[in-house]
Amino acid sequence: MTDIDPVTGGEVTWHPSPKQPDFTPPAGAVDAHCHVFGPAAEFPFAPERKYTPGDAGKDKLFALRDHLGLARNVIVQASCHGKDNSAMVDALQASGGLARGVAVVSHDISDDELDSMDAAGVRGVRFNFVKRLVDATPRELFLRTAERVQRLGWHIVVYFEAPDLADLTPFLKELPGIVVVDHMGRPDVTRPVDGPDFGMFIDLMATMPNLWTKVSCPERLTAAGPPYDDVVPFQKHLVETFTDRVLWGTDWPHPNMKSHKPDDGMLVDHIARIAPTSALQRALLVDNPMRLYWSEA
Ligand code: 0GY
Repeated sequence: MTDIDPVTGGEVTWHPSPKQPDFTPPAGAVDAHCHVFGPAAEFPFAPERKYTPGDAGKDKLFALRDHLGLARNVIVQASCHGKDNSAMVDALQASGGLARGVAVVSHDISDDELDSMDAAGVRGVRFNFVKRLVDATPRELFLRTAERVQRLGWHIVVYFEAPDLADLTPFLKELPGIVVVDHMGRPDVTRPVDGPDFGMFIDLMATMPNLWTKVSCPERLTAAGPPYDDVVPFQKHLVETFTDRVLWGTDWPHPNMKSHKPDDGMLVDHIARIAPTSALQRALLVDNPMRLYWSEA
């Protein structure tokens, strides 16, 4: 049965009591993909949103970070907040330097606004191509935004689904700087890991040295359900092949999840299956995200 937040009227998509992980992340591990929702009374959701979540603010996120044995967060602006980044920025400012952010902005945002987000800890902008989440933005406007944030050293995060990869490839190749693909480009994990579909993404990673990816969201990509055995080969292949260009995140509070409420402790345990050595774990959880988000630290 769907769990409804009585305050926002939105769906509560996160597990109420995640397990204590059996896997101990290396010291300084970063959850490089998570979100904050509201609280709506302080930070209202966007009128143009495609879903309404329950309140899941910064205090809950930071408590989860500590519970899971993680040290830092990268908070990605979720579509339910549109281009109003204030809940995310507020969380960065409250984090004591332990969180960085990825914003969603309009191509005509002022330089002053970009500067103040940079000062708060924003290090990238997200371009969302998932049609069920956002109305389409012309690619030339995304390119303009991408060029504008280069002076700040920010990177680009792109979110799309595997059937759109072929069409998006020329655009991805035009983007300046580091480009991070959310959730491995959302492969269909019922297809072979060494087949042509995932092969297209692997080939792009191989030909674009500036392309990174998040080996995140087994809970979203799985067809088999927990413990997400069917997603492991996809994640592991990327971690082992592109070790210095992969990131990991919980995706808490799991926007829009319908099938189940993922146990975030189980998601942490899953890391040992996709990054089986301590060297791979350190690259995935510490070295890579620190290089991308805390290079000045
Ligand atoms: C994710 C996944 C989703 C939602 C968003 O911005 C968002 O609303 O990213 C999704 O529904 O697939 O990356 O957290």
